[in-house]
This record gives sequence, C-alpha cells and structure tokens, in this order.
Amino acid sequence: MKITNAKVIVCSPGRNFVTLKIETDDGIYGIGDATVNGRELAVASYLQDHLVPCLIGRDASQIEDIWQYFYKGAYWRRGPITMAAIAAVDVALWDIKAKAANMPLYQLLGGASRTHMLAYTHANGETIEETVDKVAAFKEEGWKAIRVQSAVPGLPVTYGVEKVGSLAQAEDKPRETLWDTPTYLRFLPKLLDHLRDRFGYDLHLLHDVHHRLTPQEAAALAKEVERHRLFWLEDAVPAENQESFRLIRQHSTTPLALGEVFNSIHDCRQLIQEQLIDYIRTTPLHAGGITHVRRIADLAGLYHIRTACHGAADMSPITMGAALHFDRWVPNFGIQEYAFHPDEAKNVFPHEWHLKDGQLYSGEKPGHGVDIDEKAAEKYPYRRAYLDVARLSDGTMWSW
Ligand code: KDG
Ligand code: MG
Repeated sequence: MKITNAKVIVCSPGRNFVTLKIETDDGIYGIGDATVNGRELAVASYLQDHLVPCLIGRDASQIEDIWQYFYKGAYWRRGPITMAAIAAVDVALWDIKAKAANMPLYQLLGGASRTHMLAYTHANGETIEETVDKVAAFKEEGWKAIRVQSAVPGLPVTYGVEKVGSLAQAEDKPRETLWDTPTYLRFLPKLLDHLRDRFGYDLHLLHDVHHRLTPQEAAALAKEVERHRLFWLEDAVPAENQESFRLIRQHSTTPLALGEVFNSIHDCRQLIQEQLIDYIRTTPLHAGGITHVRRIADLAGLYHIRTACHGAADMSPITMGAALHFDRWVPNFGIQEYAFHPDEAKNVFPHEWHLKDGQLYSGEKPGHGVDIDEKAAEKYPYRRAYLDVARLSDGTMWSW
C-alpha cells in the first residue's frame, strides 16, 4: 500500500488545529493531529516543507520504519515541533493500518484491556462558591473525577479559569498575566477544604499547578494538601530538571502527575525510573504518536506509574480518538483528561468516540474513528493565537 498524497490542513473551528491527511493507492486514507497550541504554523511548515515530500511513494504499512526515518533522519532530534509532526504521520499511518485490517485501532495494539475509560474534566470557577457549584453539577452528570481550579483573589487572571474550549486565544500578542506564589499557596488549601467539606472523599479531585512553583514550595504544598487526598497534583514544578522532583517526593505522599509538555521518553526517563511521579501525561500528539507513547507507557508500567493522556481542547478530536484507543489497550491506564471542544470543532471532525456519564468510549469503527470534513474546515481559516505568559508584580517573567 503506497502513499500517494499527503496534505496539511490548517483550520480554526473555535481554535486552531493542524491536521495531516495521508492517502494511499488503494483508496484508504488516515488522519493525524499536529497541533502545537500557539505555534501551529511552525509544525504545518515542518510537515509541508520537510516531511510530506519524503512520504510520497513510501509503503504506508511500515509505521515503525517511517517513525525511525523521520526521528533519526532529522539529525536534530526531539523537540515539540519535530515530535508533533512525526506524531501526525504516525497516527495517520496507524489509522490507515487499522482501517486496512478492518479493526478498531485498539485491536491492532493488542486488544481491549477495559471497556471504557475513567475521565476527568475541569471545574473552573471565578470564586470558591462557583467552583463548588460546578463540581456539584459535574458530579450530578456522573463524573467521578474532576480537576478543580479557582480564580485566586488578588490575581486578575488565574490559569484555567476561562471559557471552556477557548483557552488563551489572544490574536495580536500573548496576554500578560500576573502571578504571586504566596497568595496562591495561601488560597489553594482553602478551596480544597470547601470541596472536601461539601463532597466528602468519595470523589476524585485533581489540581493543576501549571508549572508555577519551586521544588521547595511544591514539597510544602504537596505535604499540606495530603489531608485532601487528591487524585493528583499536576505540574507542580517545571520539569526540565527531573531530579528536582526528589525533594517533593521525599516530603509528601500526594500523588504527582506531569508530562503534558514532554515530547520524548528522555524527558521523563529519570522521573519514571526513580519513581518520582505517579501519572505520566504524554499524549499521542506531543510525544511522537502511538509508536512512541506506547514505549513511554511500557517503561512507566515497570515502575507502577500509570498513564493519563493530556486531553485539553487545544488538541483536535483526532488526538482524543487516538488517545482513547491507546487507553483502551494500555495495561497501566490511569485516567484520561477530557475538555469540551467547541461545537464547530466537533462538526469539522466527526468522531466515533463519545462521553457517557463521565466515562469515555473509544468506539468500534475501523481506525481511530475520527474523520475530517474538509469542506467544513475551509469555513474556518487559521487565526493567529497565543497562550498567555506570566510575570511577577515586579515584571519578572515566570512560567505560565
Ligand atoms: O496549550 C496549553 C494547554 O494544553 C494546557 O494549559 C492545558 O495544562 C493543561 C491541562 O492540564 O489540560
Ligand atoms: Mg496541565
């Protein structure tokens, strides 16, 4: 089965998405997501200008060889743009292979380890009361796990407290937000106190620190919130320095999650081998496709670490489809993040996966079960968009 054509489709149905569609000489096509939020055109060019010309004429069934060809052949290995581009090729090829085999993708990976996936979504409130109300509403809908973020009084904008699906779409330049660690550290335990008072302990609560703390601050926070028995504390510290997680680990038993920004197994090798985390958040998009995330998952499994694919709305419904087939198979599955896509995106990307009572289902259609309506995509041209940045009150740049 030869690759006859590959095209890059950039569209903005509510937010920007970059899609690769690979076509073959026997009429089967597959699609992969290459979206890197805020840097979409860089990865579109990487695909269009550098990978697509090398794809034409190749045997679409050689997924592993094509992965190695682009990874080793780049010479400049790893990095979010390279790995997202390779991921789009990889996911599209797995889609093609599964369609050719007339099987849902999870069957090709080794078959189902579970019928459906535990998922968590986001309760983001402007006030503690609003966050509590949103948690109550999600609980009522059947959600078993909820990420809780609340605006921190005194800070004009707080991470996560945004309209669903429209995170950070500033078009001219990044919005500058203010960060203050002591204010946040005083506030978060109060939010969690309210939530545990109201809902007890029979509900999984998660919280995303979004890379804002130092290891010492994170260790103190993780220790303080042990009493709230979180499902996890996410991205407590920027993780370039993997060994900094030792300090947090030595001081607390609060479960730790990270890895949504990682793009290869080397970004998390030490974290995994020293058992410094509990959940690894790499996705089949930013971490090199199904081919690479399954390697990360296998390494993690040796150390009792479970998977928790990033599922923000800034990855297209294709990534959710690929992740759910991966989740359906992976033996050491933990949880799947789910953030609601804008309605326009659901129309551009018809999909088989679905949500029911706070659980996710992969669907049974051959392939990963997500398609692209190219005519509909044309109605939503690309709009430049940026993620926020953060500064301290004296102007110092901070991690957002
Ligand atoms: O593009 C950045 C988002 O994907 C990120 O802010 C979302 O942290 C996130 C999460 O946990 O979903
Ligand atoms: Mg996160």
